Amino acid sequence: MTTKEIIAIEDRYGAHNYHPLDVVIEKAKGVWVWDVDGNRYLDCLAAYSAVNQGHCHPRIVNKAKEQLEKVTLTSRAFRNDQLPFLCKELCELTGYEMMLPMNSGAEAVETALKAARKWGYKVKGVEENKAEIICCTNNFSGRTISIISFSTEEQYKDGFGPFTPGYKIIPYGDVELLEQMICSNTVAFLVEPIQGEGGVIVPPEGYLQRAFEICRKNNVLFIADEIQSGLGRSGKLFAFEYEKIRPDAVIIGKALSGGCYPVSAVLADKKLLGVFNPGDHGSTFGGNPLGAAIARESIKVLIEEKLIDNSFEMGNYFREKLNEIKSKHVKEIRGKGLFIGVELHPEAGGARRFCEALKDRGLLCKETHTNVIRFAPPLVITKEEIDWAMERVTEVLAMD
Ligand code: IF1
Repeated sequence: MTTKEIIAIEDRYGAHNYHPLDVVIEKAKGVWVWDVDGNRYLDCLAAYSAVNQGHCHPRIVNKAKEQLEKVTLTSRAFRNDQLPFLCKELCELTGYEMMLPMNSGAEAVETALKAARKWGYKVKGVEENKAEIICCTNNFSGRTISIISFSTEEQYKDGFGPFTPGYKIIPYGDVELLEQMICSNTVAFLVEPIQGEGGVIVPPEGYLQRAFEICRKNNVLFIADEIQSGLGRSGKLFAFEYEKIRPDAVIIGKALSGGCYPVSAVLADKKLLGVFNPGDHGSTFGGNPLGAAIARESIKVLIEEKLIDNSFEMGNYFREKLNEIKSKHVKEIRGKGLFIGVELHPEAGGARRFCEALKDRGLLCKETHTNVIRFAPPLVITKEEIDWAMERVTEVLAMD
């Protein structure tokens, strides 16, 4: 079947909750994907940073196959021989005392929000049902009703009310307002160290440090959503490491499983995760042995193949090459590591048409917030592959 025929089937039977590029991928390896017509593309989105290790990494695929033959799901009513080691290995890698495994990123964010509220009531002594969590404008932490309740993107909320109370919103990057917004009911500050969907927004130098100190001073939990910015994407294990802070909780997902299987987690110390008692929280698939085995191998690949260093070096090279392109359309190039956003002037007519033109030249990337082209390839990318991409980006940014 051709691309066109397959798209017609999806459009007929699938809900239209996305507006994807019309490329139908049937095979992927490393940074490359192939469509059903045999065309090859360089993937510069990496499934929103879920395939940092590269598509179908052989070590991760083989580990998945091996575990599939053993046991895939026990439920947490019983124990399995993979989860304990994922917990241990993640805690040893990150320096946190404990972790709670979930599946999607949103589920891990919900877990962190529940932990923060419970900590507020049981430890901080906030009055029952009065807990407040401070979030930032242009946040993106998932699509559940509680998470979109603090979204500032109208479309993500339209038609989904009533919303969960207990959130306050401040401008991203504004520590003065953070201090002003904190009150005796504030239990946590939830922040993306680099805002992904917000348009790859890197906060002002020292912002995270000052916000962290304000939270410490006010006995407010500092929670970092590193689901997209984490696990090497920014050129460090976590984007928060660009400043000298240690969040009270770090939320991870996406590349935790190398894009092979939904695995997410909350990392924190016992003072926070210790608020959960048996039966308080969970999920059918959370902590399953298949996901845990895949996640263990995905982390090993990230570390042993030095993908974090590659992200740092290749990210600098990628941005250096982008800065060499002279285009009337480019307003700003920003990012850290291989987490890159190219903001276009409004007069350029929106980033979508540039993404469509790049697709026609074999390069897949995604617009965000109308005027930003996001470049976030798998962290295995090489200089030669970046040069290949730059030829096409130069051509497309020269369009009228
Ligand atoms: C979509 C982008 C959107 C995330 C951060 C939590 C989650 C995400 C920082 C939730 C998920 C995905 C969701 C997907 C598109 C993509 C995305 F930012 F990555 F580009 F939407 F904003 N925290 N981001 O980025 O994780 O539940 O999806 O596993 O919903 O369209 P999830």
